[in-house]
Amino acid sequence: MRVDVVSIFPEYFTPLDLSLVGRARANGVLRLAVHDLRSWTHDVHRTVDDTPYGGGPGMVMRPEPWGDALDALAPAELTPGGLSPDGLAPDGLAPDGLAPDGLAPDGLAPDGLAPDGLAPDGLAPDGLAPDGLALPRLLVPSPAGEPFTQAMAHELAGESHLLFACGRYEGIDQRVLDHAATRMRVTEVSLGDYVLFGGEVAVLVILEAVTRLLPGVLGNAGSLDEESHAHGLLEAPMYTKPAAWRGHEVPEVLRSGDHGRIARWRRDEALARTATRRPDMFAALDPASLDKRDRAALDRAGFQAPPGHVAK
Ligand code: 6GU
Repeated sequence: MRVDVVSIFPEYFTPLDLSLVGRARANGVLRLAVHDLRSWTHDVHRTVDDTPYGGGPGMVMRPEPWGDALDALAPAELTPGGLSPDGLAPDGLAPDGLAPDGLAPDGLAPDGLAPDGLAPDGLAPDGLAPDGLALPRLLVPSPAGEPFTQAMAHELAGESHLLFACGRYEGIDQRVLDHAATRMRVTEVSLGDYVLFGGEVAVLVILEAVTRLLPGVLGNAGSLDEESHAHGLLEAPMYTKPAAWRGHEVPEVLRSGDHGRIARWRRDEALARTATRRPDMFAALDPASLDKRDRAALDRAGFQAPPGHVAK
């Protein structure tokens, strides 16, 4: 996977040399390049921000350096239909005579694709330009983005090229994202309901979550299947030697060697933990995924299983 990151603080990304992400880079599984946004400024002060239109506190990142950065890292040659960087042919129409958004007047052809075979976002369904070259998927960390989840990590792990745009201050001028969306897939993504100074730490988080899903990065792919969030449940607690430590003992069942009992115990713990700690995940469980023994375990833990069909 190729990854480009643009930031005014490239030094934030030095930890990506370490540990398993560092090894994925050394192996060539992850081809990561970090770029200083200021290298696309042209004034002596290398200005990247200005005051917000409409007033208010803080500063907004100006569009020009971002536009040049994205042009360099997602070249117009990769744009579907070979559009100029502004997404339009010189006459102001897309080359196929469609409106600038690339859609017929009703927006879509009868098959739901634009007449040029492109999806409504103007891209081929697989995100490839018509010549088969991959366009990057642009990811913009923002507290106003869509929540980053394990499901999104899996989705991103299937991409061939990610491009991260790290905003600082009050964010990036919206037109940068709107323009980028005329030629590539753009996703604003949030880590959660709190505010960071900028997107850099979010990129570290997202890249770590994605890199460990890339083929060949984790020695034991089975552990991916059992971990928290793999099946909408939190993982049961884990223990290692010694069997007794500071008066705390490892649960007897885990030392029993009875694999059936161990699996049942882990499932019970996962259910009880999820119900206690993550009522949102618990409520979202498919009732059909809970069998009689699951329901009995939840009952013992004092929880009501979500109503619905009771699987055997
Ligand atoms: Cl992705 N960026 C920023 N700046 N703040 C955040 C965030 C991202 N996710 C939660 N808070």
